[in-house]
Amino acid sequence: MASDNIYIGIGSNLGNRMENLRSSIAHLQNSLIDVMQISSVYETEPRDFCDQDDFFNLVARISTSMKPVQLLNTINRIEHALGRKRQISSGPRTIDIDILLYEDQIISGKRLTIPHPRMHLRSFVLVPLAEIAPQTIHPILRQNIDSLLAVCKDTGKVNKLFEHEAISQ
Ligand code: PH2
Ligand code: MG
Ligand code: MG
Repeated sequence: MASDNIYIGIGSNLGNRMENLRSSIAHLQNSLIDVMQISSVYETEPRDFCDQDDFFNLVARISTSMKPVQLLNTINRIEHALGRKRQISSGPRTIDIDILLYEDQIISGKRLTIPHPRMHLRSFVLVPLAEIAPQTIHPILRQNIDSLLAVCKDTGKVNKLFEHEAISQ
């Protein structure tokens, strides 16, 4: 049975950022994943490792019958196919796809932590996520995305670039 309420965050700050987002979505759709909803695309200030170019970020809701670790393997394959090379941790990348929420599952494994452990601290995640899932509850913090955004202290710039329709064309 497919799970319909899986949220992923996608970011790029190397090369043609818009094209990288587009092809990551095309790759997901060719990998037994249905992309159900896509947020607007935002240009965002880098966090954590700040001496790098601005990112383009978006959030998508996907549906798949893959279990979380299988989904992670598929995502890692797509990141590689799109030229992702692991260099500096949190540094520049052509594409980064992170699983934010997988239904209301809580997973704490070696390779995978769900919900994403920093999602509630990042405006580049919460702003696009609030656009498509404002009422979705964070299964650990037990608050919805709108509430998490309201108390998020991240002041990193998050500017809407393209309305959500634009990316799927
Ligand atoms: N990803 C990071 C580190 N910093 N900053 C922004 N604005 N957007 C990102 O996607 C991002 C980041 C590590 O994955
Ligand atoms: Mg990331
Ligand atoms: Mg990642």
